[in-house]
Amino acid sequence: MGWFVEYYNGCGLKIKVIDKIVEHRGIQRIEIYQTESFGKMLVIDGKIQLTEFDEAFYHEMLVHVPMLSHPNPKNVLIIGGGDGGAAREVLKHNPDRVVIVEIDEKVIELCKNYLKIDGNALSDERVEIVIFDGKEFLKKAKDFDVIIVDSTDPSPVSMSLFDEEFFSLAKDRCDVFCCQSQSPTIQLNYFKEILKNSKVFENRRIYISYVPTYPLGLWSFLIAGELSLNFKKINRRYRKRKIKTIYYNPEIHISAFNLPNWLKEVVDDVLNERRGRNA
Ligand code: AG3
Repeated sequence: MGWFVEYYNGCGLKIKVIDKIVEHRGIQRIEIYQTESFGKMLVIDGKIQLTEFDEAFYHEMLVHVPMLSHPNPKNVLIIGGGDGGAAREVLKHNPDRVVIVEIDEKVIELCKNYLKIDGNALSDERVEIVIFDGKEFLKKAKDFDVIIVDSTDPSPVSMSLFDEEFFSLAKDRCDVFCCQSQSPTIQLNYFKEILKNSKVFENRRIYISYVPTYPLGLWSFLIAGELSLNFKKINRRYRKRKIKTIYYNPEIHISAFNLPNWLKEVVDDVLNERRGRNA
């Protein structure tokens, strides 16, 4: 059928598509394609959200790092994540309850019917789906063990998940918090904004992963709360919970927090700016 191209600043990623399986224009433009080399692909507002080929690289790192940082996560909130990939990974920890708060019900419907990467998580009886704005939900929410934010890039629809008020609400409602924090190479402004706006979390940390179909391949995550970065502890929990993964392992968990110098500098600059202001 041709090529799908996601354009970044002065470059882009071009993926051969065989067929457009479905498209819906509502509060967001949702497209699902069959690609030649990467299986099915979900695109929202022109931006690649996942391909079957590498979605686990992203979802496993987004989910298992916070879930294994918690000693016993039974009650988990996912904000966004309407494709069900994050919920599928959370269920591997045998929680009692998972709430998905997704603003766009069409994402859930189309992904359930056409993408099917959720491993039936979207129909699991422990999973409750709420169609609502994530920030508004948090204002009235009770506490969760872990909150995971699986959002799109900042956009008019998702913007409220990136501001100071959002992070402060999240902080009060969980032990461990984690969100995707964009490409530190080609989306440095978004990355810095997320880091700055989350200053309510004293101990926030950045970790990275390789996701080939995201902008320039290097992806970042922000985690905060009651964290453990002790390899033995994480490894023990991983084995005890019998988690099966294709990308994540406890070694990668620990090493993902080792940032290259240029990125360490960016992170330190933002963190020090804050200390400077409060000094
Ligand atoms: N959301 C984070 C990926 C955003 C990718 N951005 C882009 N291609 N410009 C992933 C949602 C999948 N559950």
